[in-house]
Amino acid sequence: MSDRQPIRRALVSVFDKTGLVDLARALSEAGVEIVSTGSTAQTIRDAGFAVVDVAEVTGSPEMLDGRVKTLHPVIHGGILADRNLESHRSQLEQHGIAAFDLVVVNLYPFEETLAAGGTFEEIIEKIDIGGPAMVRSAAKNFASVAVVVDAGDYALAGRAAGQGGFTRAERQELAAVAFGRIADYDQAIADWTLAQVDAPDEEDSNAAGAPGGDAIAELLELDEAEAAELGVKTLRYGENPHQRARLLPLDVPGSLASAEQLGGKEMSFNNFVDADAAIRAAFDHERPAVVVTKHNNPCGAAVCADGEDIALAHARAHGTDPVSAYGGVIAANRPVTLAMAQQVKPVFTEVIAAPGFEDDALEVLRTKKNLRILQIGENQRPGVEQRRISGGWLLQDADTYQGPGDAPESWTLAAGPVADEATLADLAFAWSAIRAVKSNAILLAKDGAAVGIGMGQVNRLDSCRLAVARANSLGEHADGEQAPERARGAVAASDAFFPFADGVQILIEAGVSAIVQPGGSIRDDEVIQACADAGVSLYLTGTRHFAH
Ligand code: 93A
Repeated sequence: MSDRQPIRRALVSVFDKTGLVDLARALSEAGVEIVSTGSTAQTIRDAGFAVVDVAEVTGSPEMLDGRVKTLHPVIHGGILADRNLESHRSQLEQHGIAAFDLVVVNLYPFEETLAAGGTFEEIIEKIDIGGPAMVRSAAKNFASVAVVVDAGDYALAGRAAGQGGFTRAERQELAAVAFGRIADYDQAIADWTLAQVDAPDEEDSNAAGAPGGDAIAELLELDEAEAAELGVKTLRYGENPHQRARLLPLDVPGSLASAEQLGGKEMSFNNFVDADAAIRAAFDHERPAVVVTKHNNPCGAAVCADGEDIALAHARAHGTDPVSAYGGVIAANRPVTLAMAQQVKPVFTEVIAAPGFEDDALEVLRTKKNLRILQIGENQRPGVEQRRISGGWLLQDADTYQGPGDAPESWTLAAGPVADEATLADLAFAWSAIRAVKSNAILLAKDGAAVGIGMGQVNRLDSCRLAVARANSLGEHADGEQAPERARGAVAASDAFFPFADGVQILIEAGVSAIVQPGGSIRDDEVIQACADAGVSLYLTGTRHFAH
């Protein structure tokens, strides 16, 4: 005996009407009674085929703007009744319900509406309830009912109607396809719904200039009381006076955003940005270190030996570029001593941040009423970095000196003599200092201090020129004592490989004694040759430290 289930009555409810008329024709020719929802019925009727309206079957009109059309026991009873069970058959009879043998549904286009950038309300209305309910009912009851959710299967259904119906195996396969479709559909709805949890409603997000909803951007829109309640601080203004600005501290003890301010004016947006850069840079060094930043770039960086007064590192860092240090932000990775405070006092400084201040140092610094004094934690290694781009966030592990090529012991000497201990120590310092310099970065160092930094240039050649020019022009600017050409005898670090030998040539001509760089250019040979010819030691790290 065939296990085909003859198709006598079909429930057809499709949003996408493609192929519907052909299906209706095939079903009609096979003598199938078609029951349909609103516009599906209309399309079939317009094409000249007989169709019964769902509302006529249920005796109940469409309700709630179409939200309730087929959600009715007469419909679901007709789909869910197991024809093999006497009790089900008799109950259908008792309630005057006619069974369906075929259910053809395609759902409200939720995914398409989302992709097309529909409004919140439009997307919500495209969450189909009745459609998936019918599909699930029919799929569950594949023993008796065939379910079609894919327009690609309409022809199959039309043919089956004329040939005694689908086999049980075919109905089961169709059911599996149907459950799969519902699972995908519901997952898309779940993902979207979750994404809305923190999103402001559409009107508000438009006001914030953040299409698609953006909870962070919305923080700018809060009034003072709401902001305070969330722990959001209002800053005087942003990068420029016409920009609004706020700070959302994440409650990380010891971090910049949660730092204790021990003196000075209110922190500004730019103060936070520069202090962040300075703190990170200072904590890139194991030894006591001081970094001075301006505009997110170090303009001074130096270390001293463990046990030495941090004032020594500060004096050296200030000496990197005393001109640029004016109005700078200073960070130290050790507590500030009285000697350091006395050195800082005469220099106009926006912010000083350190993991501690000796009492008398604090007293000296507090005499500068505008100097913002920040007490931060002793551990400032950042974990994850985030950067805002249009419509999203970029996340990455923070760059740290843990790469396999960062330890001097792992470097390869590619040219020139083995560096002596002092030179190697300067190379190690330069390599640790360069991470904080915006690419393309070239840093010249001598005696544990940067002496010339070329940063933020769009080619490495200009960064080399800038580093050398800064190193050698100090004498023109410094008050009093004339500095010698500081590039001569210095070491150089490059944050990424030299694509050509020209940049290296500039460093060689300026008199650097040793260079450390990642290597890896297709012209490494030319770079190595230039150093070998000049007797300059060239070390390759194999690790790059771009900072964009
Ligand atoms: O609004 S619903 O969630 N409630 C229902 O009762 C219902 N019944 C069918 N969506 C419902 N449908 C859906 O209507 C179907 O899944 C199909 O996508 C659409 C067909 O409606 P019409 O024939 O009026 O175009």
